[in-house]
Amino acid sequence: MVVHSQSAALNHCSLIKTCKPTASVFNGIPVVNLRNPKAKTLIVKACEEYGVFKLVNHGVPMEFIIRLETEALKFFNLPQSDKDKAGPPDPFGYGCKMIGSNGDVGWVEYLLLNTNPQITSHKTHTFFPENPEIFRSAVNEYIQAVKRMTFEVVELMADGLKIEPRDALSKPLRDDKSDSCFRLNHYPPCTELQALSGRNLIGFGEHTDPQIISVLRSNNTSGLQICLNDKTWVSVPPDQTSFFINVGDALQVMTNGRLKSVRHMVLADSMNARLSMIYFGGPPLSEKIVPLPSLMAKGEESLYKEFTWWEYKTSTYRSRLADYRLGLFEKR
Ligand code: GA4
Repeated sequence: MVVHSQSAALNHCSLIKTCKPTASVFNGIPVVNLRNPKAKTLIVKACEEYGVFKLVNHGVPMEFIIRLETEALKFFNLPQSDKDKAGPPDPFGYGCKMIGSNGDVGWVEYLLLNTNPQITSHKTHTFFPENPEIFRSAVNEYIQAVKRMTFEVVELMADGLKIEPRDALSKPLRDDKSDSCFRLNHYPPCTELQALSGRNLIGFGEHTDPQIISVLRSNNTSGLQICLNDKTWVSVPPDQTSFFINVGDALQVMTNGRLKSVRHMVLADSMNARLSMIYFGGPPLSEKIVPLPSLMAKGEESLYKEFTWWEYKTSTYRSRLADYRLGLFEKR
């Protein structure tokens, strides 16, 4: 993404929406210490109330995070023509401003990768023709550690919800065929525009994540906003040492609406680049997405029609970013 000619870029992509940076800073995001004996209860409470929480004491080595961040920045700082060689995304690969294939745009460039099987040198060859091995190992060591932590989180969640067996949520994520993906997002600063209009560019428009769970780590640049139950948007202060974990649409269905898939978006910062890395934990394509039987009260009916992850994913890729995708699968 070429930042030195921002006005030209802005003319050329006038479709990118702007937003007054007026959302209030939200200091109420639940914080869960993974080593707290009460973690399971706190995770469930957070996911019921907000659909998101901040995880501290997570055990993912900071050196893995920094290594991947360094490699990602090396990539995003390459000349545009080099980065374009890794695109366009199909949906995997390098993308710039275009999100999905139905006309959504944002002030963002990204690398979208499939996490199963592991990222291979063959695949990363396009990103780092000179040394694909460094990028490959940085991505793999990071994803491996984040996955391990995520499995623990969803098992605690299952305990907190009294789901049996306790691996009912982690099993689809651990599966060799799990349809999980990984995203590196780079949001260059939108300095000129902010100075001219007092508005910020929308980096990644409002949406919910379709998968079971999303695990986000960002640098210390702000931008993440979440939509609270009363429909107000608030800005979540960044914390580069923690993870933000959010409920996806599939988990909302698996808990029959008890846990809420949170609407969120990202604004570009006027001064600093934001870099985020997100692991999206999804089930195998053939998995039926239905409320877990052990969670259902006697006589309780599913709020949703039965569907497989493949069906939901197909419908997702036909939708626009901001669409309420679960609507098509609700009963009545
Ligand atoms: C949102 C969550 C993940 O980033 C993602 C996105 C996907 C894409 O960028 O290709 C989608 C978006 C996301 C939901 C609606 C469709 C598909 C872009 C888009 C407009 C990788 C995913 O799984 O769904």
